[in-house]
Amino acid sequence: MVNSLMQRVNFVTLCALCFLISLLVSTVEARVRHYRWEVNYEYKSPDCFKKLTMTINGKSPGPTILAQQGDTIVVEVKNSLPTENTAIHWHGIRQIGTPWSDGAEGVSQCPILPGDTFIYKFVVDKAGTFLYHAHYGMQREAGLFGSILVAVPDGESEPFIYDHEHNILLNDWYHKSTLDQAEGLSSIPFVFVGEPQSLLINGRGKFNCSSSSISITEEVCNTSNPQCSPYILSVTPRKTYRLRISSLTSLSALSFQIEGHNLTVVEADGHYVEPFVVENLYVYSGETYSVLLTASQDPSRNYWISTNVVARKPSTPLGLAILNYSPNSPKKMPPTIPPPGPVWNDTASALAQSLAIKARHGFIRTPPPKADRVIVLLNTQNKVDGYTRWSLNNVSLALPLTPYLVALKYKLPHAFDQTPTPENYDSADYDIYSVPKNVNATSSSGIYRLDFNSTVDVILQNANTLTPNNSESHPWHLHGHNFWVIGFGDGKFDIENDPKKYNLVNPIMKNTVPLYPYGWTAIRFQADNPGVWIFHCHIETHFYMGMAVVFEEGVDMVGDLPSSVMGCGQTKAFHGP
Ligand SMILES: *[C@@H]1O[C@H](CO)[C@@H](O)[C@H](O)[C@H]1NC(C)=O
Ligand SMILES: *[C@@H]1O[C@H](CO)[C@@H](O)[C@H](O)[C@H]1NC(C)=O
Ligand SMILES: *[C@@H]1O[C@H](CO)[C@@H](O)[C@H](O)[C@H]1NC(C)=O
Ligand SMILES: *[C@@H]1O[C@H](CO)[C@@H](O)[C@H](O)[C@H]1NC(C)=O
Ligand SMILES: *[C@@H]1O[C@H](CO)[C@@H](O)[C@H](O)[C@H]1NC(C)=O
Ligand SMILES: *[C@@H]1O[C@H](CO)[C@@H](O)[C@H](O)[C@H]1NC(C)=O
Ligand SMILES: *[C@@H]1O[C@H](CO)[C@@H](O)[C@H](O)[C@H]1NC(C)=O
Ligand SMILES: *[C@@H]1O[C@H](CO)[C@@H](O)[C@H](O)[C@H]1NC(C)=O
Ligand SMILES: [Cu+2]
Repeated sequence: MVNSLMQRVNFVTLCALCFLISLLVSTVEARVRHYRWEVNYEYKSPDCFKKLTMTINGKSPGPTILAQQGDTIVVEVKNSLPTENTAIHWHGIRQIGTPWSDGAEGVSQCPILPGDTFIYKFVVDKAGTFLYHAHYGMQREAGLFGSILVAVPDGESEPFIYDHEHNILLNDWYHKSTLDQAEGLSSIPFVFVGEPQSLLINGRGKFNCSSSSISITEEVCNTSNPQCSPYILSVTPRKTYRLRISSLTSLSALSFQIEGHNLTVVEADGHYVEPFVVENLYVYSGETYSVLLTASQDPSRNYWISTNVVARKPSTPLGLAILNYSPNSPKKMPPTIPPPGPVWNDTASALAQSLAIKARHGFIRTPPPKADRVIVLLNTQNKVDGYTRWSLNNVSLALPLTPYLVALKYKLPHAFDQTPTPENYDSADYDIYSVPKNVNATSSSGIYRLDFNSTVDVILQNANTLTPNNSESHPWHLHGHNFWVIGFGDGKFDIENDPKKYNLVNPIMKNTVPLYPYGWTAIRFQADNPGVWIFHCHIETHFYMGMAVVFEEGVDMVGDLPSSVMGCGQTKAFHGP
């Protein structure tokens, strides 16, 4: 009797102790990481040419967020841009339970006004390589972006071995201001800025200051400026390195290569890849990869790292960095000509890479065998009231003044177009290889409402642009989800036969996937994340010209919205229930 009572007391004490310990352990494991960021304009010379650049705490690319799976990230963003709004999106983070922290202006929040501070708070629930960037106007292109690197939890390890890791963020760079470019895109006649001046590797490139027809002073373009000295990747012979390679280009699709070295692909968009070896890696805007590099070559010299434009006829020089074998001097130039990369229009080898990316054995999540709903989106360039736009099934997205999340959660009437968006286009009658006879489309703020937890297939169908014999590639990015990449094809999608060829065995999950010229790409996802999520082309100008759709799912299950996401459109005088 006494004994058993004693035992009970002991048990209770023990349990209280367990609880305390588990609390302590969980606070150690799942940390809260707090950041204070100030967004500003500063003159920078990332490619030696002085340009007004958007910075975070004085830097572009901004600070790297280093975290561990399960951590909570809190970022206080102070908008110190004197005359512009802003918003920051956390690219690849699903925002489960925090759809108001997605940072998509017009979708999940009102813009952050000049002088205001907005607090983003979310959990990084998955290890991998992710990004962040402005999601307001075309500000990403002005330099407002950076990386989020999430490590596996303590006690877990990656399914591949390496000695060290390095982060490599690629982007393209224009000398003309973003505002200037945006005005051109929304003018009649349409004014396109053309190809970028430089490609940057970790924010560094080299513009040839004497190549311009107008003479530029050294005050404006100075090739000796330390800001544009090349990025140096230092390695020790025989060691293996994990390189996290991602792209946030505004326009260009890229190939990345290291002279004399092959790369083994092991991660894509935060998912483990069944390893395969490439001589060059194709990277589309919004994609992230990890590759393994072994320093196995002659260590007495240095090697070129290069990136080149693919998928559009390039007029941008290579972006260059240096692979430095210790103990050589990092300044020792490689004795060779930098690798030019693959020819720009070798779509077949880019597609072959997409097809080679499969989920790694032991990490496969198989998709549901069937979709509840199939949405086919024809990608076209059109005219809307004389303006050049991009459309899906003849509808070009015009973001409403009131963010969708607030409008749907609080049932605000007339906040956006209630006309349902089209599920398909008249495929029998449409020639994807020519410029349509009637190029007119419409613009709308209508959305796709998905049944909660239903399985949705989206087939992206490419077509000819407004230019004869031209079809462009588009990297499509989905917020709030990872999707399975289940198929690619050439020409027009055949709804009867092509689904039979889907890969439902080991498809990779991604958040960004390319659509190739005159081809189609099929993805599948589960609508299991309550919120409102934008799905858009990651080319900055295309998104700006309406190349996006919006999905709503389970919005009734979303918790009370913070009043900080409101204050615009119909939410001016509305601050929640
Ligand atoms: C820079 O451009 C000038 C003029 O086109 C050319 O003569 C020169 O060789 C170029 N320099 C480099 C390093 O490419
Ligand atoms: C160009 O850059 C070098 C190195 O920073 C500097 O010494 C020189 O003064 C700069 N020239 C001008 C005109 O600013
Ligand atoms: C890289 O891969 C190619 C094709 O598989 C092969 O021919 C080449 O020898 C490899 N190079 C190195 C440095 O391993
Ligand atoms: C690729 O483009 C070049 C011109 O840049 C052209 O000569 C060649 O025929 C093209 N190849 C293909 C496969 O279209
Ligand atoms: C397309 O729309 C414009 C007005 O924006 C109109 O002038 C033109 O006639 C339309 N084209 C056709 C083929 O209907
Ligand atoms: C787009 O709208 C135009 C004008 O109404 C029409 O002629 C054309 O067939 C439509 N295209 C598609 C793909 O629905
Ligand atoms: C969603 O559906 C899957 C089966 O497709 C099921 O396993 C899961 O429990 C469902 N989740 C919710 C939140 O209903
Ligand atoms: C477009 O390609 C077709 C054949 O594919 C050719 O007959 C036609 O001349 C080309 N048109 C232009 C403008 O290049
Ligand atoms: Cu696009």
